[in-house]
Amino acid sequence: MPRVLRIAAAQQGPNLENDSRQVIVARLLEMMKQAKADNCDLVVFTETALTTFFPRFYADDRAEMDPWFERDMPNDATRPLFDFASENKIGFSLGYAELTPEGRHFNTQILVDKDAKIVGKYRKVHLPGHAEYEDRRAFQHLEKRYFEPGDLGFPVWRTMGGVMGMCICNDRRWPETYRVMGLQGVELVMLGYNTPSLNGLGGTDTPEIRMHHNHLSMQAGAYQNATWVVGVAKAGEEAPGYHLMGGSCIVDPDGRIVARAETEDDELVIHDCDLDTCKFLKQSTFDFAAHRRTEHYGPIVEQTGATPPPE
Ligand code: ING
Repeated sequence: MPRVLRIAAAQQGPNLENDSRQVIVARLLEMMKQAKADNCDLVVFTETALTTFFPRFYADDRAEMDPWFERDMPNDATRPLFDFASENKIGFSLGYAELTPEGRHFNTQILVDKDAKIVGKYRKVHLPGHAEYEDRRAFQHLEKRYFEPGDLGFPVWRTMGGVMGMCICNDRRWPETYRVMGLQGVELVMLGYNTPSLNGLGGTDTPEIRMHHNHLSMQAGAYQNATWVVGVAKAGEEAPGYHLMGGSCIVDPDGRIVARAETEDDELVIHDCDLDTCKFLKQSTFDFAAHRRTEHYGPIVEQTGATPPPE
């Protein structure tokens, strides 16, 4: 029995600063309904899907950002998604800013099964950007100010007939992210991203080269770990001069982009993902047990920064 999941990458257009949770969730629900109408098994929503990407704002008092966080999940705003999922037997993954009862702040993604049960939670490990206001930047990227690094590692879960994992945005640029999940047999990595089209520091990277980096990262992660990768953007202009790239896509275990977004708006990118197509590479080129030489990999976990040889 082939294990085919029809997956919808639910790319989201911009969330504006004044958009209410209710207005935003209505858009997500509309996409979930459309995905159900297209017989999808699973809908993947993006990073901070419920709010504008608020790390572009600076506040002396970090607590000023707390209204952008969710204290409970599900909650009144997101309950319509869970209710529709449960009534219509469709799974979903959702990214949001999490404020725990202990007062800890994480950039979080959850995995919800077809009975609307939260079966998995991931908290973003690789926080890009900076913690203090930097005048030299055209716009701020203050994830290190408002979030803690994730404390859950890179777990995977057996659900919907496969082995699934999640990561978030900048995590997709780091091979360690996929490899830790690959070492757990992951067959589908779901991730959302809110990635500015321009570098806040200027420099040479154009929107074109940044889109190349975006896709390259996911294609490499997919191929080198023989897994499907679903990458979902929040796209478009969330504020004047603050543009997020689109390019949502579904990548197969051979690293091929098999479906991708055409717009920078709310858009479903749908593909039938046969999880069994992971097997060939997992049993040949990337048979980790047969080929990896861990005795030589020590520096990957013993070192943080690079130490070039002396001049
Ligand atoms: N955004 C960006 C990302 O990693 C970034 C930040 C962009 C870092 C380009 C490096 C280069 O896609 C988030 N939210 O992580």
